[in-house]
This record gives sequence, C-alpha cells and structure tokens, in this order.
Amino acid sequence: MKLTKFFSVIMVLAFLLAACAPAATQAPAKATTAPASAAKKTYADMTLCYPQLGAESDWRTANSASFKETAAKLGVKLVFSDAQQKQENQISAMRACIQQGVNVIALPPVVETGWEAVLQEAKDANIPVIVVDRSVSADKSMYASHIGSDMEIEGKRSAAEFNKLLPNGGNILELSGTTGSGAAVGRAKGFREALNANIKILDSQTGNFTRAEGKPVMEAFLKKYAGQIQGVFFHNDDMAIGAVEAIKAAGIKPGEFKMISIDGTRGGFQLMIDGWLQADVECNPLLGPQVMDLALKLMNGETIVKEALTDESVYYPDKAAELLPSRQY
Ligand code: GYE
Repeated sequence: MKLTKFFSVIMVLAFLLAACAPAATQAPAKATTAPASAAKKTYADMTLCYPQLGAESDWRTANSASFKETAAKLGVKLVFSDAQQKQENQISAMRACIQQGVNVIALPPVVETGWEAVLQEAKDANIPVIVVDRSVSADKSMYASHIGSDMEIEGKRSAAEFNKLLPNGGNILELSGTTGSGAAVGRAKGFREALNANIKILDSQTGNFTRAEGKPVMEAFLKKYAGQIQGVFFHNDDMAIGAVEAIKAAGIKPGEFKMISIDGTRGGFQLMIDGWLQADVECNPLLGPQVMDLALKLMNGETIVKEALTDESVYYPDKAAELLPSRQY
C-alpha cells in the first residue's frame, strides 16, 4: 500500500514537472525584483533641506549638530543653511530647496506666522514639509507633521517650580525668547496658566534667546526693580547665563533670587551647580534621527503622525554635578 502511494506521488510530480517545463522555457523569465519605481527608498536616496533658523543658543548648536551628524551617519544628503534668526532668510532658503527639488524640507520656524505662501509653494512642488521644534500658525493641512517640544508644558513646569519656591508669593521677572516664536509664545502662555495668583510678573522683556541680549535686559531690570525682585524666569539657558553676569556684577549672591530656566544645556547645569538656578526644565534638541525617520517614511508614501511631542522632564541642582559629564549638549 505504502509503496503504491509513493509511486502515485512520484507520478503526479513528474506530470507537473512535464507540464511546467515548456512554459518555463518558452515564456520570458519573470523579473525577480520589483520595478525600480516601487522599490523602497533608503536614506541614500534622500536629500533633506534644513533651513536652520540661526545659531542663537547652545540648544540650537546641539540641534544643528544632531542634523549634521545623523545625516552623515545615515548617508542622507543634507542641504543646511543658517538664517541668522531672520524669517526672510529661512523663506529664501526654502525656495532654493524647492527649486533644487529636494525630497523633504524640515523647517524649524523662527516665528509662528507668515509661512502660508512658502508652504503652498512646497505643496505645489510635491515636497512634504516637516515642521521641527517650534510651531507654525498655518493650517495643519499645509505640512506633513510637526515634531518638537510641548512649549506650553515647559512653561507650566517652570511655573510649578516657582509655586514651590515662593509659597507665600512674590514678584518675578521674565526674560522671554524671540518675540512671536512658538517657543516664547507657548512658554509664556503655559507659565501664566499655571502660576499661583500670589506670584506677580512685574515685567517681561525679550532677550531673543541669546546671552548677548539677556545681559542688558537683566541690567535694565535690576535698575528698574531694585529691591522688589524675588525671582526670574528665563525662557532659555543662554539668556540665564547672560543675565547671571549682570546679577553677579550687581553684587547679588546665588539663591537671593529664585531662578528657573528652560533647555537643560551644560551651561544651565553649571548654573545649577553654582547655585544660580533652582531648576532647569528640559527641552531636547536632538531631533535629527526622528526627523529623518519620518522623512524616509514620507518618501515611501507611508502615513506619519501629525504631531510628535518629545517626552521631557525637569532637572534639579542635587543631581546636576553627577549628570553634567554625561550631558550631550
Ligand atoms: O529653547 C532656545 C532656542 O526653539 C526650543 O530655541 C527652541 C528654543 C530653545 O534658541 O534655546
């Protein structure tokens, strides 16, 4: 029985082989790989435009480095420029990228408004735009995705620190970031929403996110509000560093003013170690890998998340010395 079954299987196989053989010899060989157009794109196929907004802070330097290093590692061609904090420079850089026919544009917008025209031009040229770091006010349909920090939460976290540091209330000052930037707008909004009613913001002036501008703003505050200041809120560490120079020069000692900043750069950690800052709210600039991953997905026609906000925390002086050596920025 077993033997007959074996032979019948052999017979069937032989028949099938005979039936297939002529087809295999006569018909043209089928391509073993999919046509090039359907092949999955890789990082080597990508030209990514990054019209960086400037080099105003250590956060920004780390952000630029993240894009350059990630591109070099993955083999992505990066078209990088520095707009020196000027929106018109960013717009011209974007237009040059559209002209050049890059695959994807990653845009860190210096301010929130005024992007509609150039976003439309990118759309018309079928070049997707990923908004990076700060937000834009343009309609969400104008860009593929936004990836960055939740600026309002950072503002709320900063306020929560003042609420703990000044339980009986007090007067504070605010050195805000670039006027009209998503970072400054969001941080100011979140801060005001979460600040206890007994803490009064005496004044708020922009230091444009730089050390150079933070210092004179603080000097003017010290003159104007001498004897009335219990705390200072900085929208970033660079302005805090500039302001501390002015505060030191005025003979004020660490801890006399309660001070909170945002970013968590090495410079901010050093201010915590030296007693100037009571907390530093994290804002992560290392966005290169995530942006390039999303850009590749777009090139392959995959759908991507509309909004990806980074998970962040708050750093305190007690761990600052231990953590400083391992900080990447
Ligand atoms: O906090 C600041 C930089 O947009 C989140 O810009 C960014 C901010 C950052 O200049 O240091």
